[in-house]
Amino acid sequence: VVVVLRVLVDMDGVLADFEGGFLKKYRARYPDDPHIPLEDRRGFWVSTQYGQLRSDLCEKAISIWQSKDFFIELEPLPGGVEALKEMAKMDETDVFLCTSPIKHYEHCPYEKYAWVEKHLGHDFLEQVILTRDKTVITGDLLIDDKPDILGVEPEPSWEHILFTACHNKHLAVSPAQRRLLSWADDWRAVLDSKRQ
Ligand code: BVP
Repeated sequence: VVVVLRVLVDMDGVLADFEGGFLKKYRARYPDDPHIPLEDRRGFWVSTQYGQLRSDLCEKAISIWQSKDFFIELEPLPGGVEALKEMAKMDETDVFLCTSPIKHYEHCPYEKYAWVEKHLGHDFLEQVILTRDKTVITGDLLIDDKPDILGVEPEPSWEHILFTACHNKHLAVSPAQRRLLSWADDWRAVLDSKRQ
């Protein structure tokens, strides 16, 4: 029986609107190039699908999230900030933000901290975990929109709850995989299911 529940929450695609922010800036910067509407997104990697559309678009896509102010200007996804603030106040519950920065590190790590301070407050900076490998982080739950979360630890301690996003909503996942459809979905019940 879990005494203090530890919940790990991803940022991009769960709290921050990476896909919407990307598309808006991509279209503004490359107005004469084709784009992929959000309803046609498939697969986690935006750059891969743009590269399939036309090979030069992979690099153009990457240039968008490597630019200054991309991550700080991402809009919060509906209900996410409110849910996190409420979760953090719950008894017997520790909440951490668990996010993978891009390796082009000039702006992204700084802006991820700045985003947390801006939307969740200075005290929430204590809860930030930047890692390229989420499998080595221990927790009871990991709420994340990436379907396959792999790393050096073959048996991560957390249960992955797949947060629905434009790129994964059509994906047939194993019946054992639980989803959170949005922050309007019953995330409290998901937490309670781990408390016993
Ligand atoms: O920092 C984000 C954006 C980046 O990968 C990180 C995913 O982190 P988590 O959401 O798993 O914590 N990213 C990079 C690419 C392409 C790189 Br080449 C992409 O297509 N999508 C994407 O999210």
